[in-house]
Amino acid sequence: MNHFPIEFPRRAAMALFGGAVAAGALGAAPSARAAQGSRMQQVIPVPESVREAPGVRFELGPDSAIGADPAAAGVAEYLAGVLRPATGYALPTGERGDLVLRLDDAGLGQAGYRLEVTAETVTLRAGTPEGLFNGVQTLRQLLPPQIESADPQPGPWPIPGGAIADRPRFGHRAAMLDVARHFFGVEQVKRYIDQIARYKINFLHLHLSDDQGWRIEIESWPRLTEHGGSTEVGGGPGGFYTQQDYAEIVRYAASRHITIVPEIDVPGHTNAALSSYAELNCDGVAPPLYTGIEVGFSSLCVDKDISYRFLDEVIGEIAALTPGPYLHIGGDEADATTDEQYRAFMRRALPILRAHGKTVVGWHEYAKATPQNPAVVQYWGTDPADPEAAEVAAAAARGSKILMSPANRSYLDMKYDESTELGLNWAGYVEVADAYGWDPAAHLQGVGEESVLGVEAPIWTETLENSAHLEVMAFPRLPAIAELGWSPAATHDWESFRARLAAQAPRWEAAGIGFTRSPQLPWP
Ligand code: TNX
Repeated sequence: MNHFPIEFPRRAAMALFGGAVAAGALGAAPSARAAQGSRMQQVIPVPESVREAPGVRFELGPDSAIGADPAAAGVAEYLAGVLRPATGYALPTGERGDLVLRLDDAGLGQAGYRLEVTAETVTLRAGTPEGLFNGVQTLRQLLPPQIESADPQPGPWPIPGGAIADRPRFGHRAAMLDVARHFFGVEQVKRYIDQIARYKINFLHLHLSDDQGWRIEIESWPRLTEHGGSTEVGGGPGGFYTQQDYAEIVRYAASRHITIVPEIDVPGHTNAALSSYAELNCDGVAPPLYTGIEVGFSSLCVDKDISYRFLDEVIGEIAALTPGPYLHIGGDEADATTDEQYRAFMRRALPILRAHGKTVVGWHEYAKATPQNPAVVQYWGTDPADPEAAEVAAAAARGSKILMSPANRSYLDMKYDESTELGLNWAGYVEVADAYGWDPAAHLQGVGEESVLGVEAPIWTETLENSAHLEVMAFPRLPAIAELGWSPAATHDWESFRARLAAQAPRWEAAGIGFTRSPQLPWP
């Protein structure tokens, strides 16, 4: 059932249509030959360096085994879990094998790896399990697409010979999932985690609260979930994570080398909390729950002390469950507060997050409250000429780090074109070439490579209700943002990318991942 208007009327005035980007202009790169070359030439994100050994190939067989350093045992088990279902092979893990994982090469940094494939062995080397895990994502793309099947397939299972040396351009490559507008349960979040891990995404930002729902149990404020978690956009049943559920998501993400960044959006986007506790409202009156898709109408009461006690207790419980370094304070679209109130709020709120030992991330509006560093400012604008972009550049000049998620490039909830059934279009249509056709370190004036923390691909869920919906929006655009975050700028090339991206389709089909057949790609 479709509870949404086709457009997003409040934002119609902001609409900015980027149009298809003429790509391929950004320098030399692996050429369009990618599509015909061996699978070594088809990896997404494209590695820093690839050297093929023509005529050489390794073949995974029934007697293959995975040998790993003891500290890499977790990655070895993960790799075995990836390879066993389709091959049907036992693939025992231990100290010795013909697939080898070694933690003896830190030359490519914290996340980098080297992969060497000869006729006899496949060797992954890195300085950390994270680096090996990234290498495993490359390795699985070197196998035939049927390797992604959950059921035994006939094979054979060749891996092309050669060598790859690889490391990320940016250390922070994120996806965001809005579990507030529609709730997504633990299993659905795990499914998305597995999908983003394929493309070397290493942070998952969870938008845990909004006007339409509060999604994480807070023991000291139980009505947040009892009442505030009981609905969602369109009037469905909503839902929430118990603290145990959230801990399980954190644990599962960590097993995929993904760090969770929890967001509690304040002072706006708080109707679910305001409806749960009358005392958080300036007039002391709790509003009804909200199931529409308007934004900008709610606010915690800036002048009441209880607003800050509330924030402290909520953040305290979440920080204790979150091993990662970041907490996201939201701060976007606070249209129910004046600028002065907004700054006053942030002056009191930001030290609370820091006191819980975390680095604060906020949507770019909070840059105007001049957050104390270390701070991360997340840019979500559509027009680099807007004044808000200048505020972001000023934050960069003060030493804050910028997380790049321009809505007309990286918002996975934007429609691809006018024929897309799901999604919104307030930031314009975002076709694959738009998602790929920008450089995170050249997008905003005054925000260069050294200021850019990384990239994020958010998916807002006003119109998205289940995993199938998420997938047709995320694929094939999420891999575009992932490649911008991982691959060297010099590799940026639309012709190469579109050929490699289309070649992923049989993998998604084998894995049961939905995707949109964008007319921009040469699907096999
Ligand atoms: C803007 S981007 C929002 C969200 C909406 C989204 C829909 C941002 C920081 N805020 O509240 O869900 O647009 O695309």
